[in-house]
Amino acid sequence: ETEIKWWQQAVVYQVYPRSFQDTNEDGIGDLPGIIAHLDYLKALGIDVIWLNPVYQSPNDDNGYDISDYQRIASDFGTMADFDKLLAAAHQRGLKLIMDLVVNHTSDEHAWFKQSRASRDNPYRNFYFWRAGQGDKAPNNWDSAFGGSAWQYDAQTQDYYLHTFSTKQPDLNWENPKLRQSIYDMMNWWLEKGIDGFRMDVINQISKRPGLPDGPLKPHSQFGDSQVTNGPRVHEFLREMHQQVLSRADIMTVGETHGVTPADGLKYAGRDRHELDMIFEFQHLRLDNSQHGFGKWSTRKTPLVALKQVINEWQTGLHGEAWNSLFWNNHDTPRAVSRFGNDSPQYRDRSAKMLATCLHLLQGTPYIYQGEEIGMTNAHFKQLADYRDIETLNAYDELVTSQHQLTATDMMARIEANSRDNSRTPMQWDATTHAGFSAVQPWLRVNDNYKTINVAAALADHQSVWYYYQKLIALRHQQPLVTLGDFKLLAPADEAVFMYERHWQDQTWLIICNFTATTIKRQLESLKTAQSRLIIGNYPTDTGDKLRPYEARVYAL
Ligand code: TEU
Ligand code: CA
Repeated sequence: ETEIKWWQQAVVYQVYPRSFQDTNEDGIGDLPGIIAHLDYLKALGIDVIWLNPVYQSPNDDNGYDISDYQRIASDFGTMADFDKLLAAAHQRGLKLIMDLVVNHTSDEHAWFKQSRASRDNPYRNFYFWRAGQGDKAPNNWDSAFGGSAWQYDAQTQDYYLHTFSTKQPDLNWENPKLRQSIYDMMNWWLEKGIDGFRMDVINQISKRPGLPDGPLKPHSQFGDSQVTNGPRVHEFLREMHQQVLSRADIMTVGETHGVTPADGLKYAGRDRHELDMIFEFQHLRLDNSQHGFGKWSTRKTPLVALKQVINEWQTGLHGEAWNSLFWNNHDTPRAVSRFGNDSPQYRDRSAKMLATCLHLLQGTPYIYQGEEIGMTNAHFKQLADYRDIETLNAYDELVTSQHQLTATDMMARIEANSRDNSRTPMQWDATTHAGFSAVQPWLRVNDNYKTINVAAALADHQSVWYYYQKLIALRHQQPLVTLGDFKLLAPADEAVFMYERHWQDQTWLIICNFTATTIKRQLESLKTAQSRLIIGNYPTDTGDKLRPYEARVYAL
């Protein structure tokens, strides 16, 4: 019997600091704002806070362009504020993991300023510099944020690689000096007492030798790009494990686009000495455009395909590695809008159904701020309401310069998929700006904040919030949820997601109706006289009839 690691029974809450709570009237969330709500997070029952980047940054990509890894961005406060936050979290028995962005830095990082200064600068090879092919880029790679992944720099008449914005030059992990500098920085943060790392696009850090052209895909969905799962990625992660990760009782989760369960066994295998778990994205690409527009699509996720992907990851990693479980994050639309139904009639019910479906799976669940009160997509209709570089660049590319889509068509795709959907300010109460700030926030508050907010949720014992609190408590109390295996039932059913969990002599049956219709299924035959309802999102149990977005969990 292998011992259970603390992060296998933990529930993680993702805080996007820019949009969590403003306390100094600049319209931007800050570290004192997070300290102010630690009791709220403790009451919810979560164990770990994942903080999106709070390091010094020019904010070209909202902090994922870091100019100093060991300084707190002035937008968010000071290092003293950070130390206070960490201590306050630990006082409450909460752990805190940081966002590690080491595939690239900001172009305003001291290393890059040196690197671009001259071809023989000692920092030159901290990044990728290549001559063009005539006046063309060194290869055909594209940036996740549109256009070429190469930027010409007149100072030394070379191109540098940036798989994200032009202000996010990729670090050259082939260079042992760079790797050592990263490990030193990581150990510096570990010595401050943080409890682990979420690692940004970590399966991109090994590039293919010679940086060869890859297969061109029109506006490829990220993760198909030529830079994932390179030849030395596991070697680098094992070295990082040896130099840093093995030195403390921490938790690590790698963000890895473009991976399969077989890759998951390599990145997060129990005896691989690499990562504890990864974020896979196969379940978040099933509604992609089928005409080459990648994520910019208004299609819905086919349930049968979703069940198949979840089945492959649950069974593929059981007993060998460990899954993360999430419906959304700061890069995606909000779960209830994408996978449920955010209409006033079904929002509450479908949010609870989605939570049931995810939190009874095997793995570590991640709750994205606001998900616990059923916050929805912003449904902003004007491009001027959006701030996200990925969204704005995609509009420029697909509408303005390439005329591949009309403005109306693209705005519908942006409304469904922009990362800003999950970045609107946390809705604390029904006062102006939802209690997030006393001034106009950096990104407009969702218009539905008057009815969807924390104060209203805490006042209503039937709210989504108390339902999440129950699910989290269940995970802490029931070893079956942590250790049980997974068996998908009725794989071809296009309306119901039904699965079983088995552990010792226990069997639990999880039933989720993903549709707005009342449907009948042979459920009574699956139950026994001893079966009891563990949790459900309707007050009564109606046998073979499943009402719209009904979720039920039985101990058989
Ligand atoms: O995301 C990687 C990434 O590919 C996403 O931005 C992707 O474009 C999105 O999921 C839509 O498909 C990480 C961070 O989470 C993201 O916020 C950063 O913008 C990006 O890396 C660069 O650091
Ligand atoms: Ca502020």
